[in-house]
Amino acid sequence: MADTTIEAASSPATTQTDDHNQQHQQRAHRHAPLPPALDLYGIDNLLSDEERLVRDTVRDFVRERVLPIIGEHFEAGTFPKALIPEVAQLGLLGMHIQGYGCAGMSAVAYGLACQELEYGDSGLRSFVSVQGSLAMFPISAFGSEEQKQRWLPRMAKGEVIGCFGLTEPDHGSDPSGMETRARRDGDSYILNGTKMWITNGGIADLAVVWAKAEDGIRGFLVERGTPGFTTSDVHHKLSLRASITSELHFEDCRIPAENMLPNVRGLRGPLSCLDEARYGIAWGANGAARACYEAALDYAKSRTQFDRPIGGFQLTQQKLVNMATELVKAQLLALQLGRLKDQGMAHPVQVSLAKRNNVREALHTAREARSVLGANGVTLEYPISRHMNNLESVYTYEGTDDIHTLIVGQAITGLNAFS
Ligand code: TGC
Ligand code: FAD
Repeated sequence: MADTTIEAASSPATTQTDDHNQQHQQRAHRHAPLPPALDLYGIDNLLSDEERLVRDTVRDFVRERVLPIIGEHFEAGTFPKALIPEVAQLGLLGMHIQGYGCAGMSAVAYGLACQELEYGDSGLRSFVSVQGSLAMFPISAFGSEEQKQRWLPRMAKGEVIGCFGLTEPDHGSDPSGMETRARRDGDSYILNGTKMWITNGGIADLAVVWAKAEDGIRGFLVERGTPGFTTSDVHHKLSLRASITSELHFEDCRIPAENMLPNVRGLRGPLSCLDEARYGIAWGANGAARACYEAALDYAKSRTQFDRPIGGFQLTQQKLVNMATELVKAQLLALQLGRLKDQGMAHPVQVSLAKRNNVREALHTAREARSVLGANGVTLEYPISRHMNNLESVYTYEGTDDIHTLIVGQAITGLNAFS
């Protein structure tokens, strides 16, 4: 019978197996080099060359063109409109849509772009999300050939800006209760109602508006300048200040019947668009989290109190380790979701899980990072408070944290806890 005792395994007689074990132990003792503090799990290695190129191109753009101006825009409460042609030139508008002048990139590439944009500011990522996922996507997925030809190429170039009107003053988490109505009248529809909290509303040339028609919820394309359609911007926001948020008003607004999106009916239409945008947010939140972690790490190494860098105190290290750990987990989650999406295998419940986790962890990171900077953390000189305030909106829009909890909860228990 073979001797399988520990003593036998460690006997001095050299065998082939011992050589192998020794080599293995030597390798284990040497350790692989640890990737840098901002990518502790070497996620960079999981990306293709093309994906890295997209990420680095957007990263450079954000560092050169966005970071120098975004604090001022946030303070002034203005959206940096001058960046729109540059964002379009980079191919980021509708970048995951095929044809019609769109870049037709993968879901992972789109996610990486959202991550880098939101490293700059959630408002900029919001702009791109709304244009690509909430205004162009429904036209591409549910529009007629004429609608696609007419709008998508100009939207990809940033010549036509879109917005997405689903939420109403009295119907946010439960859009099925919407009161906006579309009444058929000959070759027209007549819209009446109000949409609230609409990103890009005040600058949009084209609003994708969801309204109840006689045969259910339908999507309508409403052009700026149509009589009966007006917008008014929301002021005094303390979050997403570098983003335009507006109300859309429809008062006997007559639009041609061919402006209805013909290929979808019911809440499935807007919710399918939200799947796309929520996916981008699951990545984007990681960009905001990385900006906060990076600022806190830098600060912790240079700020001295009690004659030593504050990064040398255990409590500060605990905060930084929490941030680094949650960032790694969130990035792996987003990447796996993206890989599933590129294989056509992503389920909306998985999108909800990732949006919920990554935004709530980004918010925790922002709050912890803010505390590492002490008083400096509350100023606009550092990006943290700006991100922290922005993330409060991101936590609420595209389905609140609670709503995504209930979506995942229903999926795993089979029980509806919404109402
Ligand atoms: P329910 O009865 O479950 O479903 C109605 C129909 O919709 C289908 N469906 C989906 N389809 C695609 N994707 C999904 N994720 C879907 N979820 C449901 C479903 O199969 C059904 O289809 P059919 O054909 O059988 O009729 O719907 P419900 O009324 O019970 O609502 C479910 C709930 C609460 C999850 C949904 O209403 C919800 O997600 N509420 C949150 C609302 C929300 O997220 N609003 C976001 C507004 S847009 C925004 O915030 C933009 S911010 C932009 C920025 O600046 O980045
Ligand atoms: P409510 O639905 O009134 O929720 C209030 C609270 O009650 C929340 O905590 C919520 O989680 C909780 N709650 C609600 N129902 C339940 C339940 N069943 N169980 C437990 N808790 C519940 N909308 C658009 O259509 N287009 C846009 O472009 C857009 N952009 C936005 C930009 C910004 C800056 C913001 C802040 C919002 C934007 N929204 C947009 C609106 C956003 O989608 C809604 O705010 C969101 O869906 C929540 O709706 P509500 O604010 O009416 O909150």
